[in-house]
Amino acid sequence: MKTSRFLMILVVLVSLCMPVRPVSAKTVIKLGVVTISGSAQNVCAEKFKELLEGRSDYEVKIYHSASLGTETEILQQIRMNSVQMGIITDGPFDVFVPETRVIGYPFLFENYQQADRVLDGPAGQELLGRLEKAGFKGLAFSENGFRQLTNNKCPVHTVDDVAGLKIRVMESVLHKELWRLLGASPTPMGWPIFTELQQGAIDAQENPLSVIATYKLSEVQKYLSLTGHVYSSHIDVANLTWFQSLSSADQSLLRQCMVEAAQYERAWNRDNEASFLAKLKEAGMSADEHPDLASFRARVSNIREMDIYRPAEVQEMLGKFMAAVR
Ligand code: EAX
Repeated sequence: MKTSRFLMILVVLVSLCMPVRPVSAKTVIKLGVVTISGSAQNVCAEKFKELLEGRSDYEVKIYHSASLGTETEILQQIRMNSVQMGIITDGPFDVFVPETRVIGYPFLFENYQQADRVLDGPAGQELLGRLEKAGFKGLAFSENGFRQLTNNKCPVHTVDDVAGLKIRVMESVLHKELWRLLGASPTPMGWPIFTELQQGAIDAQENPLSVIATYKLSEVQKYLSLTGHVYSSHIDVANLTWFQSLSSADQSLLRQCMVEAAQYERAWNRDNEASFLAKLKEAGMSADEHPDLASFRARVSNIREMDIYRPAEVQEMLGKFMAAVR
C-alpha cells in the first residue's frame, strides 16, 4: 500500500472516531406582536428574546408592525402553529375564551398594584390555564395599561358627552358591548387605525397613553379624557401542542423568561406613563384629567348581569377576580 493512500485511510478512520460536532441549527421561534417598535408589546417581546437567547440555543424571530395582520389574525396563526408565540392585547382573546373578559371588567381595578395582585395570584393563573381549551398555553400577563378615551369631536367630561360618538373598539365582544352601553356607536376593527381616524371614518378610540403617544394619535385626535375605564393586559401565549412537545426544562425556561420580560415591561409602562401624558399635551391635545367617572360607572353598573358575563364559567371567573381584588 502506498504511503499516501495509507495516510488517507488513516485520516478517514480517525475522523470517523472523532465526536461529531452538530452544525448548530438553532430552533427558531416565531413570535408575533401587532405593534410598532417602541410599543409595550415590542418592549416585552424584545426583552423575552434577549433573555431566552442568552440562556439557550433558541432564536426568537419577532414579527411586528402588523406584518402578520391584526391581533385576531395573529391568534389564529398561533392556533395553527404557523406562529408559535404572541404578545397580544387581552381584548381579542374574549372571542376565543370568554372568561378573559374579566380582565377588562369596567372599573374593576383601581390601580396597577391591584391588577398585579389578581393577575399574578391564583385567579390570574387559573385564567391562564383556561386558555388551553382554545389551544393556547398562557405564560404570563404583560401590560397594555389603563385605557383612556380620545376623540376629535368634543371634550368628553361626563358619559353623556359620549352619546353617538363613532368609536373604534378592539375586536372584542366586551368592548363592543361596553361602548354601546356607554351610549357610543362602536365599530370593532383591528389595529392600527390611524388612517381611519385621519379620514374621519371614526371620531374616537380608546387606548393606554403609551399607545396614544407611540402612534402619535395627537395628530388626528384633539381631545383626551382620562377615563381609565378598563385595565388592559396583554396575554403572552404559545401554541399549546407545540409548547407541550418541548422538554419540561425548556417549558420552564420559556415560561420563566416570559414572566421576567412581563415584569420588566410592566415597570417600563408605569415609569413612562407621566411622560407620555406630558408629550400628548405638548403635542396640543386638550386633556380632561378628571372626568366625571361616577357617571360612567353608573351607566355600566348592571353589566355583570348582562349576557356577556352571564355564562357560568365567566361568572365563576369574575367572582374569583372580584374576591381577589381587595
Ligand atoms: O396595543 O387594538 C388595540 O386597541 C390595542 O390596544 C393596540 O393593539 C395597541
